[in-house]
Amino acid sequence: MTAFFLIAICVILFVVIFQISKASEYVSVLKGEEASRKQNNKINGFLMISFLILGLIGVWYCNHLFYGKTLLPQGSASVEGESIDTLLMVTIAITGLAFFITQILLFWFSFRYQEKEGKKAFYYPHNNKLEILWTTVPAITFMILVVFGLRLWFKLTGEPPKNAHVVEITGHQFGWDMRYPGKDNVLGKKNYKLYNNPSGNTLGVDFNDPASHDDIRTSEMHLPVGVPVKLVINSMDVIHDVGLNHFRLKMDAVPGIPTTLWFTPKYTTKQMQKRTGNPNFVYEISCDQMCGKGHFTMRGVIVVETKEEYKRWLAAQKSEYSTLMAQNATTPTAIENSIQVTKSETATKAIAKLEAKN
Ligand SMILES: [Cu+2]
Repeated sequence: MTAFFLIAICVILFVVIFQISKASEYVSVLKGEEASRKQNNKINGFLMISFLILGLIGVWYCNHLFYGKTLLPQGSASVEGESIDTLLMVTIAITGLAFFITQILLFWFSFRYQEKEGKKAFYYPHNNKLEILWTTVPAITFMILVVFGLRLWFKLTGEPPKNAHVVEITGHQFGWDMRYPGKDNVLGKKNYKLYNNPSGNTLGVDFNDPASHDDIRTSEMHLPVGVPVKLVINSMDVIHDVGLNHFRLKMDAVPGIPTTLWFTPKYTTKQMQKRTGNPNFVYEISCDQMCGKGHFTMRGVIVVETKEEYKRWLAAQKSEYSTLMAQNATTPTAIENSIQVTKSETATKAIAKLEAKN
């Protein structure tokens, strides 16, 4: 029924617009073509300058209304994000300046130089120097911006500083899982055949790799303030995207191709709560790729804390291996399943080792 009404309204609107245009055509015939064109010219000139003035007021008003609601006034919560903010501001300043100059000229000229009695338009079809100028100046400007952007991109996706620690983040439909490398500082290997293993080893960790035995799995990301962190980003199913808006970063999570990104958190969550005046503030991870019907539920939380708090939290976490081992005691297939799927030669050895430990 609603669809019928919508179609009916569209048809009626079309008929009304058609009739108005017909009527104005008859009026112009009655008045005479020439007089009608001149009057239309005046109206259009007035509309052009009104659009410019109202448009500029609208731009200013929207900025006034919404700027406070963006994350810009908070400032970047990562050291590297400050460079991104600077780059963004320089880009907005340059493109904004070009926008205002061209738009003001476009609408002002349309108003100022409208057809008038006794005035003849100056015919000026081409100027090579002008063409070269307005092609090369934007080209060089954008090239400089791209070079600065690329330098930052290569820095943040390249090798992190030596004191950086590693956290793995894996996206799935619909949520995030973190993995910390444990005391050995090495993340255990993974095997895609083990993903979503019913045993509970859903991250697909290959427990044949001894480096995996102290790895910690959590659903919340904890980071120490002032220490660079390298994120190793994975996806179990479709393309997700780790969106870290407060830190001014984002990176796709692609199945089968781990991506990396590093940054240094600048403020703890508590400091940010004070800075923003919001006692409920938390750093968020958003999925920045439309990854399915539950996309909107992919909100992750990052807790940035002092080094001491972080150490205490990490020490309180149990390794995934030991958690699954505990399950294994009640349901014997838990870890065996995940190991068997790898079908590696060392699998039987690993099971024997597990049984011995049990
Ligand atoms: Cu997603």
